[in-house]
Amino acid sequence: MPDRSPMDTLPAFAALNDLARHPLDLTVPGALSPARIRTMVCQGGGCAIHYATQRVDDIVLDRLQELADQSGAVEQFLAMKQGAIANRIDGHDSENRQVLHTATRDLFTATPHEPAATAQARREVERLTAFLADLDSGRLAAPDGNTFTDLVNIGIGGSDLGPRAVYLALQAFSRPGRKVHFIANVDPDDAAAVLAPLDLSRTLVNVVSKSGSTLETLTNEELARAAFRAAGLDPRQHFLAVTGEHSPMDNPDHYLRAFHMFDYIGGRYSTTSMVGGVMLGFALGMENFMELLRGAHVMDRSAENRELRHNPALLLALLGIWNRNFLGHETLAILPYSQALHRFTAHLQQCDMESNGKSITRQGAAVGYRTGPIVWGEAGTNGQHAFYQLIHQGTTTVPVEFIGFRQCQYGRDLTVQATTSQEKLVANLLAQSLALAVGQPHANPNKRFPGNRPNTLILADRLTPATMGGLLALYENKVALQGFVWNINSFDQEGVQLGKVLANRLLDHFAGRRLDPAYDGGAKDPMGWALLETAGLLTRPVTKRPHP
Ligand code: G6Q
Repeated sequence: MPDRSPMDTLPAFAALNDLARHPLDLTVPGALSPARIRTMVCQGGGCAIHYATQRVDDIVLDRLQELADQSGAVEQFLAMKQGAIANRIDGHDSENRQVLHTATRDLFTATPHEPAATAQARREVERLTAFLADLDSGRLAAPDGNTFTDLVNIGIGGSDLGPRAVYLALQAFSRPGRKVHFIANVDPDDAAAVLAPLDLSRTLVNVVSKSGSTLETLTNEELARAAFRAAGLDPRQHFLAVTGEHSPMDNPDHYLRAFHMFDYIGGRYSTTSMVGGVMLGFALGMENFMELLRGAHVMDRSAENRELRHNPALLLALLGIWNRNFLGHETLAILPYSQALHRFTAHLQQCDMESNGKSITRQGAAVGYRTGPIVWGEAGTNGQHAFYQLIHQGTTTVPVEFIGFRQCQYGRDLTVQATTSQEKLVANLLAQSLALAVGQPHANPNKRFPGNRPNTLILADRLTPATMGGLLALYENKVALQGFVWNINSFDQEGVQLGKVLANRLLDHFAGRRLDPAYDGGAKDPMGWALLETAGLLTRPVTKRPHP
């Protein structure tokens, strides 16, 4: 990887700190001029990023450009795409892996000497195409000869959030007669509620786990297999697997078909691999899955531009850093004005917070500045009737990224009181952006809006598979570029290990207790509180387990 230095040692850092003492005041009459709104737009990958409502001017943007240049953010992004070991902490035990999720969508320019990762992605895409063609033609059918109509996706975290968000976003493009359901939580009620109404004889189950060892997923797979057996069905004729090569789940004998994802693809970056592909291919058809990949690929290419005014991901990354490190804002709300994107923020929470919720540099030293913000959000306009009070008048300034579309997905809209629903949605989106930025003076303090609440509008024509691919890649690339500027490792997730280790230790004690002849079935201590001390959970643990 190119040179990496802590952000606060870069010359532009001090300059930006100075500028942040007097950020642009958007509430001054005329500050948000039509010319500003017209020029502060960055196009790329099918999206337009409107950032006139951020507290930046050309001088700040120039310094942010310098910060990006001095950190070598785009060079690091290019090195990542070309196979550098970007997932590592120097001099310490770490994952030490390449980061090649972009290779899963780098399929659109065939070259004679294709990189290994792209060739592997292409092979899996071809295997999936063949499998889906067999389903379509009826060569592969349920044991009673019927077609498969439903698919239950079992996976958690990166093997659930992105794929689920994209499925929900693109239901308008679903193949008729095909539905997908999701089980993630180890809560037995999640599996029970999903499985109960299904005709299992016409259902496929797609078990997704890169490690092939995740407690929740393996447990839910067993619950699902038991349900199939109880219905007199052979799980081997219904169950699919997506897993890492050589993982404990990588056993084709247990599955109707098994697909691979690879070490160099992190869970939260895996939607465009077979992790999302098998389920999305079933639901939307292969052409739409390829459109998703194409949209992501176009956005990936746009992230290679060194100029932030012409690179949507770099622009979002640097505006985020301005708000986080220089204006001191703790959180980021992502508010899509699209019902179809109602789980997208949940995916982005993981993508951003698991990637950039870090406090050491890639050299293992404590970082001397803030890293990833708290990301949250909800679909608009629903959110307007819930938490917007705080973002307009609360004591915390919440930067916002709005996402909106000019057209609806289904094309079934109605003009009521001279406007369509889509126009109402877009009008609300634009109004919120302006109200947050400009505010409103008022003699009555309760009706005063302070303004200067920074926000960005991400606009596209319509939420299609290609646009969805673009949005996915936009955020993945934004997060990676921020990590490069902050000099942190955005690709590991050590912070989720400790809780898992302690839960496993407690489960060992639950299991041991069950074998004790004097065990009362948990009558006296159903939650296992008494075991916390026995299991050694009340003192700082020293156990170290390798990451799956
Ligand atoms: C994502 C994380 C994590 C992971 C899940 C599921 O980047 O690594 O959310 O995706 O823990 O892991 P498996 O796919 O291995 O079951």
